[in-house]
Amino acid sequence: MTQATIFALSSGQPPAGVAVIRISGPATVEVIKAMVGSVPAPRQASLRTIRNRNGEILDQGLVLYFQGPNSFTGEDCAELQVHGSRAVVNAVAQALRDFGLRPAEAGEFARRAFEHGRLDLVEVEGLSGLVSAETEMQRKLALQTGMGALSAQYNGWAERLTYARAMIEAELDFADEDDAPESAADLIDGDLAALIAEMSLASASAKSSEIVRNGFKVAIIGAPNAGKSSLLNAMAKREVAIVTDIAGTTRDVLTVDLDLEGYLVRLFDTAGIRESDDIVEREGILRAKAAARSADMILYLREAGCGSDVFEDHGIPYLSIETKADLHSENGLSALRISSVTGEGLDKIRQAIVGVARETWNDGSSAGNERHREHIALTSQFIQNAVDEPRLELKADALRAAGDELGRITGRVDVEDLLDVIFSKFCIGK
Ligand SMILES: Nc1nc2c(ncn2[C@@H]2O[C@H](COP(=O)(O)OP(=O)(O)O)[C@@H](O)[C@H]2O)c(=O)[nH]1
Ligand SMILES: [Mg+2]
Repeated sequence: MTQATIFALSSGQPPAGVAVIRISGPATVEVIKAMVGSVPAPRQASLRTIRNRNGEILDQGLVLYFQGPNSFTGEDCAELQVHGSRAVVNAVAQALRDFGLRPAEAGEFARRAFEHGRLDLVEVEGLSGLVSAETEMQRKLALQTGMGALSAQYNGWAERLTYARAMIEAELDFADEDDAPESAADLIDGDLAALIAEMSLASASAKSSEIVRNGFKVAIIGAPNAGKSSLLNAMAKREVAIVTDIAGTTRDVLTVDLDLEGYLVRLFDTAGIRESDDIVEREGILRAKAAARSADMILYLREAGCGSDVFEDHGIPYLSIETKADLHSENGLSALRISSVTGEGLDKIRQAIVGVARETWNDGSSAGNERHREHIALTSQFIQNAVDEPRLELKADALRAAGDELGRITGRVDVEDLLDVIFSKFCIGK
């Protein structure tokens, strides 16, 4: 069965100055010929009149043709850059349907690129990240994933595994010759151990890169009326949380997303921690404690000069903060003093958060993600089995299993079950 030829609006929703409509598949040449007269030279923008099947003029715009396999998807592709109104886009889409093309599904262009070997799965994930990046760090991380550096690391590991297995299999073939100089198995065990160590490092930094993707979680914790909700509002620069002088106002965990120097920071406001008989407030306090435990950083708030301390060491980086500095004169203590009313000290909080986030991410020594981490953990396990296994045949089997598991990261090995999950994260037209 030949592939359907697909099309999609690849630029944002109309109205816009220009709309880019992308076409990919075997009927591209024929359809472009019919709509704009002839097929422009590959990769050269050509200004054309665009018509529907009845020869009616729809618009005038730039037409680009990319001859497969030198295109994004690896198939014949074209782009129509038309005026970005809803009416023009609809008319062109209708014309394409009339020519027998069908609208693309989410991620279908990227999926074809993967299927034609233009991108591996890691690069596809990078692309997906680049399309959805909201902060500067997310953009950098996605570039690192999408430009092949990470794939090269995984492919390098795969080559070392293949080499190790080849050595074992060679030794198997010569097993009956007594004068084999030195056991290949002994030689490769050293490199396999090194590989396990490298994988464990990469895994740890892949975990920290989740902070860039999913946000650096900062929980605001403190006694009732310490000024937690006021701080959240001041940082968000809008009234997200209800602020009153009634202790126990906040019960749910509230969150706002901030972009601090390119880091996505997810700030959590929580219920004040105290003994309470109110079942709703008690639930809120349980949630506050849970938020603290799962945070990447905690801000402990206490009203300057008074206020009870609810500090609890979770082994998570924290900052002790004295609030309402505008109401209390300096008492010589070194704690960070802030006022949500005057804004004093808020910059210091921002700097401290960015400092810890930066340290935690370690500026992206690896850009791997949770999916990679799972495959890396299994791969390491198989390699360890190979190292521990004295019988050569079983050693080779374990190495084959390790190579297959590693291949699932880039998609060289059967990953059919994964594809839908990865590609469905794309928007239509990519
Ligand atoms: N003067 C002053 N009052 C504050 C400040 N921060 C909070 N408050 C007041 O302290 C009370 C409790 O604040 P809130 O943010 O609801 O505390 P929470 O219970 O910790 O969330 C409210 O009446 C706020 O207006 C501050 O920096 N300066
Ligand atoms: Mg509150």
